[in-house]
Amino acid sequence: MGVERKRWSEAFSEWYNEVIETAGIQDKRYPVKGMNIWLPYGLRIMRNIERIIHSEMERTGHNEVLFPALVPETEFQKEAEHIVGFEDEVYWVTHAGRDPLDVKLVLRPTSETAMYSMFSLWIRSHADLPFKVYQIVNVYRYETKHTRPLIRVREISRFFEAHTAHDSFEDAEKQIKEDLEIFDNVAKALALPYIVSKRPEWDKFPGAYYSVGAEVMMPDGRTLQIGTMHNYRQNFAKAYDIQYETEDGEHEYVHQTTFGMSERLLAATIGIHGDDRGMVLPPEVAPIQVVIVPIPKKDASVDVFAYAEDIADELRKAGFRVHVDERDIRPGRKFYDWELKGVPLRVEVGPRDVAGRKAVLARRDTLEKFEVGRDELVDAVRKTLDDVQKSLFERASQLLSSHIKRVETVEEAKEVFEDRRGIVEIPWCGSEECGLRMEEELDAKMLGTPYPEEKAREGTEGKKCPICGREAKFIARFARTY
Ligand code: A5A
Ligand code: ZN
Repeated sequence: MGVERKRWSEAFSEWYNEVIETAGIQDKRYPVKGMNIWLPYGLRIMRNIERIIHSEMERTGHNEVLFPALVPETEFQKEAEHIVGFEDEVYWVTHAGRDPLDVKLVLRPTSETAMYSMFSLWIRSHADLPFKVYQIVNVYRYETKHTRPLIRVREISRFFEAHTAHDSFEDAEKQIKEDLEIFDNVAKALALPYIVSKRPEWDKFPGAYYSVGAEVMMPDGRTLQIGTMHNYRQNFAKAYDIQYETEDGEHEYVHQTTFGMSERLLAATIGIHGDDRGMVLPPEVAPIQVVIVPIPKKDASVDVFAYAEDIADELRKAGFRVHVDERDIRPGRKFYDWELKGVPLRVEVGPRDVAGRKAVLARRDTLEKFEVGRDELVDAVRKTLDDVQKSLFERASQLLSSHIKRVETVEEAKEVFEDRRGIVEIPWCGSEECGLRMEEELDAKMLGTPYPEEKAREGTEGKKCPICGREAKFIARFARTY
């Protein structure tokens, strides 16, 4: 009995939509396009992801805030590039009852324009810096690309955004480094390998000096951006007049950064670790890490339920999230349900296990089954869950690395996209004209250049830009994206 991943890999889009519903993540039937309902099981996984984010924020000295969802038009229109970037995507509140509002309100698409006039009141002196806050809220974007649950929604309902202010560009740069470290910890918990790219000028976040994005590889060879960090330099500080007094009594504009993530983290986790039976959740975020299935036999005198409860108690005391499935349905049905929901480890107990003081463990990722003595159970569970967490990461790393190909010509790049898609790395002179030409010829997006910057030039020596023939200055990455 092996792990089947045929439908998962060959009909990923259908597989994904189906699993979101059948595994109880979201209901997509809400009558507003791009806005879905979180179902209890999906929300429990998302809350576990949020818990990791909260603890990372605490670890790094960010304070949690909650801003209103509505932004006055006058505030929204202060930073020129930001308006241009978002004006086609915002929802407006224009009326209160029957009366038109004097000042129209924007439903936040992200919270720069909500936060920064307040920052200008709060930040007074160098002693207030660095200033680090974050919130997890819903934001609204009228997305025109194909909407998909968790991946591209019009109500991003779990939008994490960290906003920071600093006394220098260098300190803001340190913040971007810290964001990458935080991101790495979140990605590890989700067993997600990723690549980081510095976006090209034409694809920066509106108002940013530069943007960095973290991408994962989905099973169909398309990339998904699951995190971004932006250095704004003083762009927003000037627009919103965020100044501080230096030690010498001078007034200076702050340097700002932001860092954003969303329910796409869950989309990536579901998509990347799945198989034909459904989800496989990384133990670190699985709402149920161990499901115990008692398998009673009609004429057996031993109590499998009591034995199952006893095991559950001991596992809970050891700190695991455990569920005992006592439903009055066939064990096969139970296996099917919990496999679909991605519970990383199943413990089966029948009369023979009770008599022999043992249990059968079944790993969700490999579907391997093995017997463990009752007294070794807690240790075996701990070790197996660790193994699942690690091997999910390894399997996903395989998926990612096998989809990255370095080429030197546009023809080779085209072949990659005809074949199995993935990420193409190609030498590039750095000009916008050549970058856009490649995007067009490949019908793919430039993710950017490898980040940190030292990596952006690795392997370019002696190489030429395939469009203009000039010396290559960077490696550029292209992909079909979600
Ligand atoms: N203010 C900055 C942080 C910002 O808004 N950046 S962002 O536009 O890139 O969004 C941050 C993250 O939110 C993205 O990296 C992506 O993972 C997620 N995101 C963006 N649009 C989304 C959408 N329509 N649906 C789901 N997630 C989305
Ligand atoms: Zn060129």
